[in-house]
Amino acid sequence: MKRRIVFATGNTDKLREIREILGETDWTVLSIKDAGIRIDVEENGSTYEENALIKARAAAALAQADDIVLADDSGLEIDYLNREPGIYSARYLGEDTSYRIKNQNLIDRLQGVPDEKRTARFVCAIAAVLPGGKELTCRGVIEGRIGYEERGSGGFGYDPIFQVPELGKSTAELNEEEKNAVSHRGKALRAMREKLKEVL
Ligand code: ITT
Repeated sequence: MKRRIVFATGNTDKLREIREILGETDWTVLSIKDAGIRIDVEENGSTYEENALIKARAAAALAQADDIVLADDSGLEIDYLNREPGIYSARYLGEDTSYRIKNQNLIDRLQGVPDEKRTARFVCAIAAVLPGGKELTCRGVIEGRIGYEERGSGGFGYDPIFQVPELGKSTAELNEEEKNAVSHRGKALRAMREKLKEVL
């Protein structure tokens, strides 16, 4: 029987990307919802890794003994804004505020700021809790710049304002495969996939 990976996220956009990246493995990827698990944790860590571990541990406590439990904590760091919104990216301006508004607000806060000072990065930490309790974390980063307007309709969240200079496109202008090939989440998950192959 295929080994189960239970992914501790309530974000369906993340899950879509995760399934695509872990698609060709021997593991079946389930969301916590698919696995019948509900968690309600306070993400009160001070790093992406700590928050990812908080989510993974909470789900692992309710998962089957032989499940591999993973979680993702990620965010956008804008250098000019002292790396805001960072680990507070989902909560920035309120969890239920639309990304139209959040993105426009960030563009407004960078009004008059020249290209070279608009540097930013997406960061993703993936945490794993393995059967037996061993814990692993991996981090992936993509460097870019904040654009002057929203561009593209792919991806989610802050993608329309995140420009990748080498590609001349925002991450919302990439298709899923193209985004996963260069993204913070793609890099972190591929690193985790390799670590898991080594230890399992
Ligand atoms: P879970 O905790 O349930 O996984 P969440 O959306 O609350 O879902 P995070 O706390 O990790 O997840 O917040 C990550 C936020 O960072 C996310 O909601 C987006 O605003 C932003 N973000 C992360 N990855 C992104 C990406 O690939 N493209 C655009 N925005 C991204």
